[in-house]
Parts: sequence; C-alpha cells; structure tokens
Amino acid sequence: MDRKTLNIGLVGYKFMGRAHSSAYMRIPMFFDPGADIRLKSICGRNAQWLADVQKKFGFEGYDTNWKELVKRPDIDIIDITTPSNFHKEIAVAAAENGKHVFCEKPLALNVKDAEEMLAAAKKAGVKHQIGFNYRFAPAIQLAKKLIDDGRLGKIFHYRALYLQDWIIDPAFPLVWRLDKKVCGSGSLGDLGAHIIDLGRYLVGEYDSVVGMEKTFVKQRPLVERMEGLSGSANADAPLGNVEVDDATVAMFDFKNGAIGTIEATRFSAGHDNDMVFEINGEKGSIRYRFERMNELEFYDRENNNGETKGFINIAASQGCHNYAANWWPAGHVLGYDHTFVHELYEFIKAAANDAPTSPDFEDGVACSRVIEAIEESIKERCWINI
Ligand code: SOE
Repeated sequence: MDRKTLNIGLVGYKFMGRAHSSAYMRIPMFFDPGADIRLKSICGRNAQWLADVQKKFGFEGYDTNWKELVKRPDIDIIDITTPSNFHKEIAVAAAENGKHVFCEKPLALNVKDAEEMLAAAKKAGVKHQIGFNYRFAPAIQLAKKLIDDGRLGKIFHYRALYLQDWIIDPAFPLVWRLDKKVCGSGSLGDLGAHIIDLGRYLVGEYDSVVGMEKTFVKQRPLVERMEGLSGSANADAPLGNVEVDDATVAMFDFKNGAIGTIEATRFSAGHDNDMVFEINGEKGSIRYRFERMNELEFYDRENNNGETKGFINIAASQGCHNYAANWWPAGHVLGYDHTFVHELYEFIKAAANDAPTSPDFEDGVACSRVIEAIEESIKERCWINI
C-alpha cells in the first residue's frame, strides 16, 4: 500500500505558529508517525509577513483567508494557533470540511463554544487534539507513569502554581492576551488552563471549586503592534480597560477524594515561565518545576527511613519516558520545543493510522468547564459543582 501523505494547513504564524512549524519539520527526523508530512499552507491576514514566514517555517505556500484554506481539497489537517476568539469558527468549519483539527488551548472562549467544536469534530469523524503541550514533557510523562504504577498510592494533595511576570509594568500595552473579547479570560485561561489540565491528567476529575481573582492594573495603553507575546503602544496611546484577571487562585475537591489548589499569575516578579506542582500520596510525593524541566523529584516513603530520608532528583530525560529512544543519547536533554514535537507526532500518528489520540477536544471541554466554574464561583462568591 502506498504511504500516506498528510498535508498541513496552519492558521497563525506567531509564537505558537512558529512552535508548531518547528515541530512538524523535526517529526520526520526523529519519529515515524506512519505518514509523510507536507507543510502545504500557512495562513494569516498579513500577506507581507506571510511571504516571509512561509519560507522560514518551511511551507509551500500561504493563504490569507482561512475560510478558503479549510475548503482546499489538498489539505488534510487544520492546525489552529490563532488568538482564542477564532478557534471555534475555524475548528467547526475545518471539521465540516472533513479535516482533522489540532487547536491550541484554551479550546474556546467558553464551554458552549468548546462543546460545539467537540460536537462538530465528532459528527465529522475527524481526529481532534488540543495543545496541552506540557503533558509531553519527559518529566511529566514520568510523573504520570509513577502515579499509574501506584508509586504514590492514594493521592491526597495537588498543589500547582503557574507564575510569570511579563505584565507587571502598568505601561505594558493591552495585547490580545489581556483583551477579554479575544482571549476570554486572563491568566486563568492562558496559564491556569495548563495546570487545571495537569490536575485532571495526573490526579483525576474535579468535583467542586471555589476561586478568587484580581486585576491589579485596571487600564493599559491600547496596543499598536504585536511582537510575539509582547506589543508596543504609541506614547500618546489611549487607555483601554483590562477586563480579565491578572491573577487567579482556586481550591478544588477531586472526585477521588484528593484536594487541590492552583494559582495562575503574571505578576510574580522573577518568574519567567515557572510552572510548578507537587502531588502528595500515601506512598510518596512528586514535585516538579518547569524551569528545571528535565528533573522530577520523587519521595518514596517505602525506601526512606532514617538518616537518608529525602526526595531523590530523577534526571527524567535519561531514558525513562515514552519518547527517549527516538532522541539523543541519555543526558543530552530535551527542551520546551520538544513538547510540541511529541504532541504533534501523536496527532499525526492518529490521523495516519485512524487511531485515538489524546488530549482531545473532550479534554478541552473538561478544562473549559473548570475555568467557567471558577469564574462562576468568583461571581457568586461560593463553591460550584463541576
Ligand atoms: C504566555 O503566557 C504563554 O506563552 C502561554 O500562552 C502558554 O500557553 C504557556 O505555555 C507559556 O506562557
């Protein structure tokens, strides 16, 4: 049988567009997903920028209208890396046109839209996956394995922080990640989504939640031009209202009896991209910090008596994770961008072999439900069942 080729149409070419393009280029060098990947078209609104990134990111051509891209018969996969307010419309249209869909997180601006995306993908029978890339970091894969192997036993606590500091300056402009119409929510949807998802992945389903949030800087200059995560504003730019959270904290009850807390903020001076969690169980604990992404600390109660009691620091990129055999020799560590190679490899493999993939839009909907429950809890000032 002839080997399949899967043609990619990528919508968006900024931060995540670049991360995904770089991953697609490297998948065939290190993995065999069972099909060849052809970078057919990259799509955005600015033809001048597109002409430049098309070559740099390795695409054969570009489109300036995603509505045409999703109808192209020579496209098999639509990958969405746009700001969140476009996710639903593009994903639904892509699925209706029979394309497999990969979409960045958070899946949509709200649960209703996320559910529509899931329903469209299911109805069309296409593969769907969401970009919870941290699940694919070697140490987090190892954490999952230790938990699934019962090394922590019954879990009592999940404690997670996602700390950044890039918007502390009140002169930092109102970029799309702070514009409610475009992003839906602030640090909760952008950062909280990842640690909410990791809680589901590693500990289990949430049962109920209570949250609080703060917007420390209530007005910011309107942005003139986006540059990666950041942007610039003219000196005399008018101010716009910030209607999203700068920081959110929440407490949870899990269905399996564990309890948890999360904190997501962009106001933690000194923290660039500090995602941290600890899980405590009856047989031991694990703790993790993305800024040391290849290390997983493990405390094993059964082998920790007397004077040597303490956590061991596991070099998690040494060969003890699912993708180790495909990469460099032990100790030649992996980085942030490898998480995208792993997640997109899984997605392409599923599309090539008509196999299930994960995390999918069901996981995206589940995460959106938690986000919305936190928002409701903040509004009503009470606990909310999920
Ligand atoms: C910006 O806050 C950001 O790039 C998020 O959008 C990503 O999802 C997170 O992984 C890192 O921080």
